[in-house]
Amino acid sequence: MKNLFSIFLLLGVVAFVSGCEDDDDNIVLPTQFTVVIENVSTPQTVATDRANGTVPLSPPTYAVFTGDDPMFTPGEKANLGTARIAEDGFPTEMLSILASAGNVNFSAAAESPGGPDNGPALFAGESVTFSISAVPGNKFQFETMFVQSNDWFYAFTGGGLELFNGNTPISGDQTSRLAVYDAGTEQDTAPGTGPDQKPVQDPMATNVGPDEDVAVALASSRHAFTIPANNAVIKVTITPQP
Ligand SMILES: [Ca+2]
Ligand SMILES: [Ca+2]
Repeated sequence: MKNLFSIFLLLGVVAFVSGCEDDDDNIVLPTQFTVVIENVSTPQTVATDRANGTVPLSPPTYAVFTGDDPMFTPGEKANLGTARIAEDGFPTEMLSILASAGNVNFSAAAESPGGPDNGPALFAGESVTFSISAVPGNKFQFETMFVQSNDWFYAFTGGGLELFNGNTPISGDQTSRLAVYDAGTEQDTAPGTGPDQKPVQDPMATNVGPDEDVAVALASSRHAFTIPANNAVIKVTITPQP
């Protein structure tokens, strides 16, 4: 009898820490979503010899959160985490920011081992798949470097992606919700050009190239460069698990 009681107590604790209550005080169990991020770029997506004109992407670094986007805000200066991802593709600083953010439920970097680099970056034709757990009210955001740039990254617009419409989980291709942002931390040359973009830097170097100090903005709003369409480079699909 005591053991049975302990089990009920344990189940109650598990439900308390992993669920939330709706307006009627019913426990709402989290929904598991499968997230797939694909690099769909092809040779000459960007007119350059570097990486054969494909657009490598850095390991997508993501958060499930409530309220304000913990990664970046368009119109405000980038934090160090966004600068490191956007200039060099490294997630460490952002992961540390997310780990200490009070409104972040879960955060990680999704690595794509193997491929042309034999490393974690997401090269043309590669994808990463991971699961996230969320309840209504939760949002999802990620950053991944547009590697043929000085300091550009893809992320969701609007402060992150709402994972539920009311209490209904979203499902399907979310690529149209993405944008490519200029982090505003390094001066820009056209995609695939100039001496300071990631493909021509020392791969492990950080903060290479002349600084700039302006707010995060849509790359297309700041530059007249030819920028590939989002769906020529990246595809993001989010599917709730039954
Ligand atoms: Ca820039
Ligand atoms: Ca650089």
